[in-house]
Amino acid sequence: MEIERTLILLKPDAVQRGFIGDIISRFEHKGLKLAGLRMLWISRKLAENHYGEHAGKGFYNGLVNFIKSGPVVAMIIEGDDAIATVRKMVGSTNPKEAAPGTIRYDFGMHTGRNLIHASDSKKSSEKEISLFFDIDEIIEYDKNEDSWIYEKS
Ligand code: IDP
Ligand code: MG
Repeated sequence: MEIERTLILLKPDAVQRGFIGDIISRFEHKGLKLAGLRMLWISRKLAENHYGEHAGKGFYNGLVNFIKSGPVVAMIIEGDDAIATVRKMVGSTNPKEAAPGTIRYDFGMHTGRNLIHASDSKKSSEKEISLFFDIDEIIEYDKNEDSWIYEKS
């Protein structure tokens, strides 16, 4: 078992369309644990830091403007193999190509309005968590249900 943390953003479309609760519920129901949660309005500087790998691409300006067009919800999700597990739950970048049952397929229609960001690797999760959360905002706690989710090995 490898407990990991990953950074999720509920993008402005998810907030405006009222899906904050539905999306958080999916992670809770899966057995993943919230380890950080905040709502914020992303600055241009933070947007450019977060999406730096895409600078120069055709969709970059639209992406930066979109992510700062309304408040977002940032969260840290923790659990066994959390990075890959959450990416699977999120689905492909293009909601039309995402598998039914994923967040992007179930709630979205268009790549530029795909509702949610999730870190794609251990390296990016570390960078992205540190962009959005101070150390003392990462919450460590035990949940009584853990033994009902994981078999101790
Ligand atoms: P990901 O969010 O699935 O990791 P990335 O390729 O890292 O996808 O792209 C980051 C974000 O940029 C996407 O979630 C989407 O919002 C946006 N994006 C990516 N490709 C396109 C595109 O071709 N047109 C418009 N927006 C795009
Ligand atoms: Mg990405």
